[in-house]
Amino acid sequence: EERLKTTFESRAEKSSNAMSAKILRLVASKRTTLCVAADLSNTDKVLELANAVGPYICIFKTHVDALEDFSKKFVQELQQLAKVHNFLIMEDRKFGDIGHTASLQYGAGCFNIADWADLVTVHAIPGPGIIDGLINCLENSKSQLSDRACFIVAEMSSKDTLTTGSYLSAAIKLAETREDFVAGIVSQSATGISSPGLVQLTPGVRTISSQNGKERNGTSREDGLGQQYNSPDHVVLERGADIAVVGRGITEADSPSDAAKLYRDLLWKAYEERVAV
Ligand code: 5IU
Repeated sequence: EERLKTTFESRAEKSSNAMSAKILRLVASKRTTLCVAADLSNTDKVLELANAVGPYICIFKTHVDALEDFSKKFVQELQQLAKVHNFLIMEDRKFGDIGHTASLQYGAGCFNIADWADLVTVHAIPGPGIIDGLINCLENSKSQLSDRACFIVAEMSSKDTLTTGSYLSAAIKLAETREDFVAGIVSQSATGISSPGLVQLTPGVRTISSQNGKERNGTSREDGLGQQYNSPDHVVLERGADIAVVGRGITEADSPSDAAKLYRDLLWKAYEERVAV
């Protein structure tokens, strides 16, 4: 498939969304397609992780509603680390309500996500109104629309997910028709994605060795709560991942920094093999 054989540099030029172009250029210049998922419950731990993995990642993914001590100061410190290490911040909020409600959840409340998250995730289930809601929120905020974008959750990694068949193709179609605010897609395969600018983000990535022998079989492994894992090679070469999300494979490692470096190297090697540069 042509899109997958194209380098990040040339896809950035073909992109019709400013943030997807920014992501693709960042990935190309920093030579990393690694996104770390910071699923931790304490802000000091999140900041410590961001500082440790910062040099090796393109995106730092948060779940701020899982933090016991969220504060504005935490956000400022995270933004500072993003600047120092040159990564983007994605709040994996998975908005899923009507546009009006999503707009409030995005730009108001105690988290004020629109104020600090470069990227957010959005479920396709409500239809295009949710994208209009988020755009509407930005138009009434101090954040620039061109500095913000969303990723549409098209296909989940969890066992027996409902994101299949016509839902999956409709979610991809939604992303492709709304590149005014959509920078990419969260999915487990590239099937049906044709726009060169859309970035495929793929979670459920873990090497077999980092799972301490907990693997059930060679390629697809689980965590006991429905998460299913594939190897870095597999997601990039067989499933079209541009950016791979790694959470516990890194956060539970003895050295998150060494683990991030390893994942970065494995993923980049697979990307180079894919585009055969
Ligand atoms: N995540 C998934 N699967 C999905 C989507 C998001 O795992 O389909 I959409 C998130 C959940 C977690 C991270 O924040 O990606 C994966 O973490 P682990 O690598 O620890 O499983």
